[in-house]
Amino acid sequence: MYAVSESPSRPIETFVFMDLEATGLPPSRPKIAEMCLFAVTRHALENLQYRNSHPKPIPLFPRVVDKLCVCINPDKPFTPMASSITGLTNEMFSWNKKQKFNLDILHMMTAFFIRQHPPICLVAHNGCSYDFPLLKAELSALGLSGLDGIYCADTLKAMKALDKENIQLSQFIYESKQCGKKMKYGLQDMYFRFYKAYPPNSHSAEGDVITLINIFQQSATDLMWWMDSNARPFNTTRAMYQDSERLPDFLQTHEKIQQICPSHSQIRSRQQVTRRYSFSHGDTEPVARDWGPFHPRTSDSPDEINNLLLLFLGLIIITWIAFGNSYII
Ligand code: DCM
Ligand code: MG
Repeated sequence: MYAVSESPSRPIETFVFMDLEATGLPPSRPKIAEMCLFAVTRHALENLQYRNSHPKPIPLFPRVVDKLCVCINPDKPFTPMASSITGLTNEMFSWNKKQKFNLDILHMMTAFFIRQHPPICLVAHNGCSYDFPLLKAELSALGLSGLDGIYCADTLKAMKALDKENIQLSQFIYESKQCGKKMKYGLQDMYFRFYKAYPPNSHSAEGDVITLINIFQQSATDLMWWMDSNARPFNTTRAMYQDSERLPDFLQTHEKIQQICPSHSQIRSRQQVTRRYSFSHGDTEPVARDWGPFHPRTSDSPDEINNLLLLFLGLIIITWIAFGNSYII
């Protein structure tokens, strides 16, 4: 169990910007429909390049970025509002044969994180109230504790805190106070303050991540400094809800998941992951997913079967020699 205040012991090296699209808002127990992660290093954020445009230079989007964007069949109806703002429908996921949130998502995330320089921090706008608890709920439904060794931080909280301390964003506080307006911290509003236009591709996971990075770049130094002392372990996040429907499955198979995934900071070898898929002849789709977390992993390895056969053969030979010799004697 982590103490709530446990922030990274050294400066964060990789900021993984994340956005989730889902079937709705709490309390509708939303399910994830799209997930996008962009990993940007501290080095890139500390050495921004600028395009000279009036009235002030605009930071260029970092050039060296790892990206992971996944469509996930939410297997739950979108609320009309969620469908309307995201442009996503349940039919789209079934027509395109998209899979549900399953252990492969964790494998993808783990492989993605392993390639980043630690400490790693997930960054999401309003992440503490929406994205982090939602991701935790989906992971918990699979019987997984979370993302070991990964920190998380909320840009909405950070921007509010920095405003309060009157650092860097003071110019915008001044502007908004001038107009007598209340500060708005929504992703689109923040983008408008900096770029005087609304961001493209709002409410798509990738579009929102790009918008978030654009905003972050405007006060990167202060935001990184804030996150160094205010990021907390992702695993301290409380799940948005408990998926009671899948709990019995999980209870039966928890030990098997631990066998397959003893530590989430270590992904199984590529060989093992690919062995999960068996392709029927002439079929390009993965079939018979019987090597998942909810199935025993006892004698599925050809190596283990070979060893057993060799042992059996050895025993027969020894018996034959012993009995054969006794007959001769
Ligand atoms: N959402 C919603 N209704 C809103 C705003 C958001 O149902 N008025 C849900 C659907 C979105 C998810 O929240 O996919 C994430 O929001 P955003 O697109 O702002 O990241
Ligand atoms: Mg979004």
